[in-house]
Amino acid sequence: MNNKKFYVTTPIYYATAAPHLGTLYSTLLADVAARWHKVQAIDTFFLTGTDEFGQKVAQAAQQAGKDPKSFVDQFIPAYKDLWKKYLIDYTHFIRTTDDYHVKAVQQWIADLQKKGDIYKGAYEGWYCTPCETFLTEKDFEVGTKNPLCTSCERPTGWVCEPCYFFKLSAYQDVLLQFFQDNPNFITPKERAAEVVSFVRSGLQDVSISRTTISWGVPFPGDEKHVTYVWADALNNYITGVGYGQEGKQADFKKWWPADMQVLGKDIVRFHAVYWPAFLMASGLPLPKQLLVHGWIKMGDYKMSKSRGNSIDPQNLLQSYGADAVRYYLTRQLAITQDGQFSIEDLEQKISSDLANDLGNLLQRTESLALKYDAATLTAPQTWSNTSQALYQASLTMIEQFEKEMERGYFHSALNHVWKFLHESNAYFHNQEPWKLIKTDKAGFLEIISATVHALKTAGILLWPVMPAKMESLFERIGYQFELGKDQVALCKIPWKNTFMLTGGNPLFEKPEEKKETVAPEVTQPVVNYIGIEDLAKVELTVGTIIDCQSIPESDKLLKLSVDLGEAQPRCILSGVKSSYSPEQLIGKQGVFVTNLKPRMMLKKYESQGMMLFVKNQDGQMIFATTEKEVPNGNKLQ
Ligand code: ME8
Repeated sequence: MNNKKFYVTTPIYYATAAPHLGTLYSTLLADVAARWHKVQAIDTFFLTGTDEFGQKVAQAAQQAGKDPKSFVDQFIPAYKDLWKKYLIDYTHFIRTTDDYHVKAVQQWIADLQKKGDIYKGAYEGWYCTPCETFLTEKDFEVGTKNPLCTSCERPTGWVCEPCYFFKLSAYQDVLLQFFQDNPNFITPKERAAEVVSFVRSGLQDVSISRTTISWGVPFPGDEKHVTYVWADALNNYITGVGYGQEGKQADFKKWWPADMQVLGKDIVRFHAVYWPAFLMASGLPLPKQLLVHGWIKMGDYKMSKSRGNSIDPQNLLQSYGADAVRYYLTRQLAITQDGQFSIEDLEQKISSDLANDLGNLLQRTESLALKYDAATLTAPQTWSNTSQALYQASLTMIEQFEKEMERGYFHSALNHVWKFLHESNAYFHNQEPWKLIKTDKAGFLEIISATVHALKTAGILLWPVMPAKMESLFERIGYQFELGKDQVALCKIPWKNTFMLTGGNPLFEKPEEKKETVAPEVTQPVVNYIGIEDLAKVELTVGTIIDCQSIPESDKLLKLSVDLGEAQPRCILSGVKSSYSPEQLIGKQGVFVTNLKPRMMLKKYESQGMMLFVKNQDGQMIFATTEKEVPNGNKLQ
């Protein structure tokens, strides 16, 4: 074993539903990073788990008619089972309700109270329950009622309560200095820029306790309070490797700080600002790198449990198998941007990249070798220039691959492997070994040997992404794959392996050639039913837009003047500037909510209702209307 170590984490997921493709994505990236170190014989710790306290979990449990602990318990097997099926080889699964975590968090709070970094005060503010976060002053227009959450865009609620604060404001300058000294702390750079500008604009102290809920880590020394989720949840990254636990000091010292923390961009502020400040306050070193990825989207929206627009990864398994889905998610979704998940695209990549470029090269090389009695293949004493060039190309590829893997750009690393596979295919085909066998057996054997060396090298680099398939490949070529040895270093030494080819079925089946493909289902949105009496509360009225003007100080809003069959037209503001010009709306009849409480917008316009729109496939807002014209003021029923 190499004496280096690698510690990687995933976010801990809210245990309010089974995992979906988005959570699989983060966990998979962490697994790929962990396996990339394991394949180099580096001692590795991979932590994942679930976030089980807080209002969001308590509310979900209440809706389900269960107590919070049995509610969260029911999802744990689903996580562990899915991770197993997707070959996620974690070291430890932490649950924030685990006793050792609860105790360590309490100790952490008590220590920071002594140091003066935690103090008692009172908090008032707009709070988003789904995201478990308060809006800051910068996030909404003063005077707005229930402003929308900047992350999930759902209405927030007003919260006012005594609470404990963490002195985040004291860490503004040290954080900025830290970002400057550690430019690679946040990957990719675009995310780093957002964080720096957030910190520069001023940090407020953060509330870290609640009195309005009881489902949380009890606050030490004040039983009316429980710990607010982030102060509890972020600490999992240290408690998961022994922090605050008797007899585990050596483990903690060995693993902390984390080398890579994988997370989605929704929680970057907590990880890049709160978390380093918490650690600084406790005198602990900071993680080396935050790998922040974008969304897997379905249409316009982030795939999420609470939105109910997620794909069940279990269904994908049946149709395509773990390795192919792992490959598609790692290669197709660049961590630098959001990406759409598409079944057609997944199938196309399985056919072209996996079945053709990789599987077919193995199949053709093997069947040719077996046909001409060359199952046992020794490397030639000297290699031709063409074979030497392929070996050199493999070294270049490994170097580029290493560089991309180290910075967390796994998708780019895979591009280098595919470029090399194309070169290997060209090497094989251009030399036509099936013809050469008739005149030059040694030349023929050299081509087969070099191609198998190339496949082995690609296989080692692809093992972190497709472990099961690459292990089948190693078996097929008779390569002894041992994790205790630095496999990447072994790929760099001049080619001299002896292989034993066995033959077998194609490594990857093309989806279009499979007899039965189980169509993956998109899970149905969760329906929160309402009674007819709730519907009756909303007054929907048909009206005609008699005038419409653009509001110059807003890039979203249009000001409509609407005839709703009343004495005066109503003024209604609508955020559809990007979809309609004022002229396109004048004279149009639409549907309006007419008993919505009037709202002041931009401090000077009172909006007296709401026009109804629906988004089309391009994300454009399309107004709702009736099938035939009806008198203004008629109600929908
Ligand atoms: O935020 N695309 O938990 P969570 C890509 N408990 N990644 C996605 C995704 C999508 N559509 N949807 C979710 C929490 N994710 C807190 C974290 S950590 C101390 C506490 C991934 O269940 C992504 O990593 O809402 C995102 O950051 C995480 O799941 C949020 O999971």
